[in-house]
Formats: sequence, C-alpha cells, structure tokens
Amino acid sequence: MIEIITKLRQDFDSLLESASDPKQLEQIRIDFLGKKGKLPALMKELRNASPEEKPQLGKDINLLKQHVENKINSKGACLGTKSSKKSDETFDTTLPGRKELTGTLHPITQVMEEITSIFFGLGFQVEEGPEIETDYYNFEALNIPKDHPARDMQDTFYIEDETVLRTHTSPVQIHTMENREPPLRIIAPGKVYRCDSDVSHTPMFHQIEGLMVDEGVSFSHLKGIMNIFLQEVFGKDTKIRFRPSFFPFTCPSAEVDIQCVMCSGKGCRVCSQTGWLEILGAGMVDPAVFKAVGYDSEKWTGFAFGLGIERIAMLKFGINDIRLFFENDLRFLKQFPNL
Ligand code: 2NL
Repeated sequence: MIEIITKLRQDFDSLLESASDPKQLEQIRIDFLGKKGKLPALMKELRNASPEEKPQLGKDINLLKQHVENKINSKGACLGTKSSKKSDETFDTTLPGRKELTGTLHPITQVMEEITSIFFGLGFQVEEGPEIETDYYNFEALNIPKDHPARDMQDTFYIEDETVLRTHTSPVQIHTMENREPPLRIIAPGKVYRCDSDVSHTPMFHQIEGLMVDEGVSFSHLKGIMNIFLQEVFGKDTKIRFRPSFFPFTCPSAEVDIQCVMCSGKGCRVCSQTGWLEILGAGMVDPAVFKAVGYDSEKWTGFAFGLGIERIAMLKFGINDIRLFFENDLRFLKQFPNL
C-alpha cells in the first residue's frame, strides 16, 4: 500500500504541474479530494491493512492529503481563482505588492503654480473671476472700442450679444479695481477662450495677467519686476529686452522678449534666427481704464502685463505642438512628474 501512496503523490505532482487553468485545477481537486476521489478511496483501503501497518499508513495518507490541499491552494492563488473552498484563505505574502498609480499635476498647472508662487513672493495677491463675461468687462472697460479688430467674431466666442467667453483675464482686474482702492498688487490666472486653432493656438488656453497700482509706479518698476520674474522661470542669466508695441489698455506698451532658451541668442529655428523669444505683453495702465473703474489717474499710476502659460511651458520644456497639452496621453504627461 505504501507504493500506492507514493505513486499517487507522483501522479498528483505531475498532473498539477501540467494544469494551466482554473478548470483543470478544479478537476484535479475533485479527482483527488472529492467524495469519490482517490484519497477518500485510499482511506477506505486502510481498513484492510494489518494492525501493525495501520498507524504509519494513516499518517502517510494524511501527509499526502495535506500536500494535495496545499499545492492546490497555492496553485489556485497563482491562477487567480477560488479553485478550492480554502483558496481565499491562502495568500502568498511573499508576492510584491501592486503599486498604486498616482497622478501628477498637469504641466500647465505646474507652470501656473510656479509663476503664481513667484509673484506671491513679490507681494502679489491672487484674484479669480468668471469665465463668462459681459462685453463691458471683457472689452469696453479695457478701452477696446466697438469697432476694434480684437472684437472680431473670428477671435471671440459670443454667447449672446453682450455676453462672451472671456478672451483674457483682464476682466478679473477690472472687477478688483471696482471693488478696492489702491495700492493694489494682484495677479489673475485662469482659462481664456479664443476662436483660433493650429499648432500654436487652441480655443481654450491659460493666461496670467498682473497689475500693480500705487502712487509713483513707473515703467522702471515694470522692468524690475519682469526681470526678476523671467530670471526665476528661465534661469539667473536670462537676458530680457523690451520692444515698443500697442495695446488699447496700456500706454506706453511693450512686448518683452527673452534671449532664446534653445540657442542662447545665437539664432536657431525656434527663434527664427533672431536670438530672441517673445514672452509677454505689458505696459502702463491707460488712463481710460482708470477712468472706467473710477480711479483718479492724476493720483495713481500702474503697470500691467499678460502672458500665455502654454507658450511659457512649451519653451521651458521644449514642446513644439500646443495640442499635446490637451490630448491627455499618459506617455506625454508622465514626462512631467511633480515630485
Ligand atoms: C499679451 C498682452 C497684456 C495687459 C495685458 C491689462 C489689464 C488691465 C489694464 C491694463 Cl485691467 N492692462 N493687461 C496689459 C498689457 C498686455 O497682455 O500679449 N497677453 C498674452
């Protein structure tokens, strides 16, 4: 009988070895442990054994039973099934744990938070406002008259005659000036909307505008703040330059460039061989804007600026297509861990 036990163990081991799915495993369990299985049958055989052999054979059969149960359970755990009643009590504690997939902040959010914290350090407060605005707050109060090209249907999403999706975050600053007296140092980050779409434009993008109003604020303050800000974002040695420009809401107005981050000013494809990259627009707040919000422009002066986050992020990370930011492709997003 001892040979039968040994043979049964060998049979079981090789059968188990070849079992590759939960169904096969269950069949093996039934064949060996089931009511009419090989092991209960062996137990019955025990009755016929001699009294001297009985205790040792009983032990051997029990050992085999334990072996069969253990093997089936651990194989069941491997195949991920409840192949035996006890299988969910068995758990291989030596298996490595499954790692939680943690998200990261979107690169646009990261750049937005970085810029916000730089201005926070310079004493600016964050203001927010609605993305749906009236014609007055988006245009009229900013000295953009009814026939100005920036109002063209091509650029602005109209909801109703007098209601638009904001095309910049300036309306936030108009609301703030209406509600508060100077001195004022604020930035307004958020989503803005323009009817435009290609490799460098999306219908929704992110902007940060800034505004400082006080007695004696001059263009020098604007230059100083822009210098600190751009060197924080692009590095200590970043050179900047101001070029004359025009915006209806500032006078004088300027466009601010940094020395090209790709070629350090030598000239390359990214900067169209100029050595410079346009980064933001800025200027001294036009008295017409102060008049609209009820500020005395004889007493107060101020500077304002506006920049697109996507453009900054593209230059910072060397991205050549703005649409990558909005496809939510994990292979792209995983390249910007925020830890
Ligand atoms: C650009 C230019 C700019 C402003 C935005 C501003 C806001 C108020 C008053 C005066 Cl309430 N100005 N904002 C000023 C100059 C430029 O943005 O190219 N943005 C992407």
